Amino acid sequence: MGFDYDDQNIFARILRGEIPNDTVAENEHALAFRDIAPKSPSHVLVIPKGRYVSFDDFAANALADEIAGFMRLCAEVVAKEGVGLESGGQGFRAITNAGPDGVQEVPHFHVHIMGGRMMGPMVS
Ligand code: D5M
Repeated sequence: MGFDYDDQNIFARILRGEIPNDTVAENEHALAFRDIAPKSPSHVLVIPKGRYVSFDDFAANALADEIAGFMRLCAEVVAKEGVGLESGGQGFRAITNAGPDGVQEVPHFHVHIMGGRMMGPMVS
């Protein structure tokens, strides 16, 4: 796992406890915390605890337990933030940016879960 993974990236440092974070939820395989520059009333980042650079790295190389743990934590965030359709919420957007064309800033795989407002067109 982790092709060209940079151990000094900011999310690796958060996982090591070197930088504080506003944790929303956590399990064995993943951590969810509030984005430092929120673009919506609810803006949470979910990251795996393993060393994965991007969506394609995670999707290709993570173990089934890691993928399940990650996805279940996403579900927990959606429920906790009150945006999930299953519990009568108004919905949300879950996105991941990968590489230069995806304008990925932090090279540790993460999903943005954004809600609390109408998100507008997907591409800008
Ligand atoms: O976006 C990376 C996201 O990570 C961006 O929305 C800001 C956020 N960020 C950067 N540093 C921190 C810290 N320290 N805490 C919380 N959130 C942070 P992307 O373009 O998808 O790579």
